[in-house]
Amino acid sequence: MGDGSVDQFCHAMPKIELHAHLNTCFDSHTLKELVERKSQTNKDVSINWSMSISDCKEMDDSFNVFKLIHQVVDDEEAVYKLTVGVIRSFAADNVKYLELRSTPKEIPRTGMTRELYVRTMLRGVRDCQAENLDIEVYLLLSIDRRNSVEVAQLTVDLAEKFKEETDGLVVGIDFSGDPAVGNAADFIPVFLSAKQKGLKVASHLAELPKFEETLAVLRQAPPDRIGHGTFLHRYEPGQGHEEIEDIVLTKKIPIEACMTSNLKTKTVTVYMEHHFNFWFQKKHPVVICTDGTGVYQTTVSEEYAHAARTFNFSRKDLWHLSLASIDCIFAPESVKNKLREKWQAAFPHDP
Ligand code: 6MZ
Repeated sequence: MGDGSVDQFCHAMPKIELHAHLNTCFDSHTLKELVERKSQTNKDVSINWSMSISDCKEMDDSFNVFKLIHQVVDDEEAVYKLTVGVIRSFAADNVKYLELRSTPKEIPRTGMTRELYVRTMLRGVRDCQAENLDIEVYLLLSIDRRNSVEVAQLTVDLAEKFKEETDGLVVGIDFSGDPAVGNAADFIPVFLSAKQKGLKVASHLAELPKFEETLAVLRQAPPDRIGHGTFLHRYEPGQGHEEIEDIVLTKKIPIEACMTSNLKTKTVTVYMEHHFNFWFQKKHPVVICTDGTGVYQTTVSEEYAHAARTFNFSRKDLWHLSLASIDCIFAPESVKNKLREKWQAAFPHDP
């Protein structure tokens, strides 16, 4: 693993992915196949291939891209194909442990139910296991904040049911969706219910400067990991929001840093100013993730390479960063220990 460029090193290095939404992680081959398949029965379905997230002017535009993808991933076969395609792609990028998240969907026109959605993803995970891919996969069920608190609670109940049924393969919940919509604080009882059921909670928080909801969630139902956290430390002094940073630091809540995603959705201007560095300098747990390899046209390896170039990381620094992310996974200690052994074998002996 010692020879070659930073890119080659980052590719060969074993890695963890903790922030990946199923429907934004397509590879172009699978997406094309899914579009072609759907357009045979529905002539209205087409994805503007020239449209890329690079054209986005703001976060709203990426939510429009998600709608296009959801048009073609609306039945059992599509969810299955996408799940398998996504897991294979991460495995090919030498990701050894993946927590894949997705919003279970109820789509009467195709017979899709929330429960079938999760079962289908699980079938994809098991079939990949049978292929002996060198990757461990766990699932998080996502709550879309654009939906009601009742639907959110249904998702938690579903996660509990599948956690028991799968012996922990469904390991927790994610809270996501358009951060401009609604108030995260309304979902606090749902987060508490998830915790009570022994589910882990990863929550998109402070993706936009919504300090009141951020503070309320951190005070009353602090998550086990924070997605993005872009504005956690970007508050105006004197407004009473300093506590946000204090809680995150004191409780050592790991942050899932998705650098390219944040640049492309324009909440961060350049890699150098990404909040990854703010938390890293404080020795706070921060994990390099993609958010969506398809929509943001990146890989976990590329994200590590961006970090290496921007923050001047040596190969050993990168390896330690990747190793440290094992501490932040939701799977049990036995899985963490197995992964740590795998990492030792890949330790870079050159500078
Ligand atoms: C908030 C996001 C997101 O669940 O259909 N999602 N939520 N912020 C983001 N960053 C820009 N990126 C994706 O995957 C797509 C869904 O994930 C959430 C949104 O709810 C989106 O509809 P699934 O697999």
